[in-house]
Amino acid sequence: MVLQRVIRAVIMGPPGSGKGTVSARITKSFGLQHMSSGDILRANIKEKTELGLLMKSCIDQGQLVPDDIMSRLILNDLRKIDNNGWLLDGFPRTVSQAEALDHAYSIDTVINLNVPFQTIKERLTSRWTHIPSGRVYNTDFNPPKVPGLDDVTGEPLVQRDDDRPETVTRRLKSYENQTEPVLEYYRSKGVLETFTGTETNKIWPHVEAFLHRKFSALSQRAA
Ligand code: G5P
Ligand code: MG
Repeated sequence: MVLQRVIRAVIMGPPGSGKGTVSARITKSFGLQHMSSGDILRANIKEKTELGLLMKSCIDQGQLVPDDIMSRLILNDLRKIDNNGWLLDGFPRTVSQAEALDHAYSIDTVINLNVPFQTIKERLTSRWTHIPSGRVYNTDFNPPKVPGLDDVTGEPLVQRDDDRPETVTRRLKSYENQTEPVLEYYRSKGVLETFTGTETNKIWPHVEAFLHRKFSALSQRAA
């Protein structure tokens, strides 16, 4: 699909709800540039940057990185891709971050993946990640072609340090306390679209159909 206008979207949902998985499909079908705050943080940890070293223990314990650091990091990266359509995954995660984003850009749509917590806990224990690209696999749902190796690069897959069951519980708590209010923030602005389910393959056709409608409406308005 050829976009007539720059589209700015956000994907939200609890940890493990499938934001990364659905984002990869959106990128493929709609050409939006995917920016994941978690992937950016993990790349910093892997490269042992000052930020990565500083934030590692916070992330490993399932706590959120401070708002000012996070907002500066993401807004700075967004400036570099200003002229392209983008999809933000994992940011904003607090109302303060949503307000910082609002000051810089107006958001066209927010896709909210509403997946039960019990489903999430089961998924995260069998997740394997290729840290450099952010590609995710699951030993049941989408296993790599060769166990333990990334399909594209052949490099090793790892389990995220924050996918330990007790850390997942803490991440879900922080989602309830700090991120759920962001849903209300976007609902009141009329841009929130919620998709409920326990399987990504059943949720995806609805997300895809919604985005087709949304993109053609926005393109017509821009024409
Ligand atoms: P992240 O990296 O943003 P989370 O916790 O929001 O992390 P996460 O864990 O990356 O989200 P996801 O992207 O929503 O989950 O889900 P996914 O990876 O696509 O899918 C999860 C697993 O389920 C995968 O193995 C996938 O293959 C599988 N799966 C998908 N669909 C199905 C299905 O239908 N069936 C089955 N069986 N499996 C399926 O943030 C990490 C940390 O960084 C910091 C925080 O410390 C955070 O905890 N951080 C921030 N801190 C402050 N502010 C911010 N804005 C921050 N952003 C990140
Ligand atoms: Mg993710």
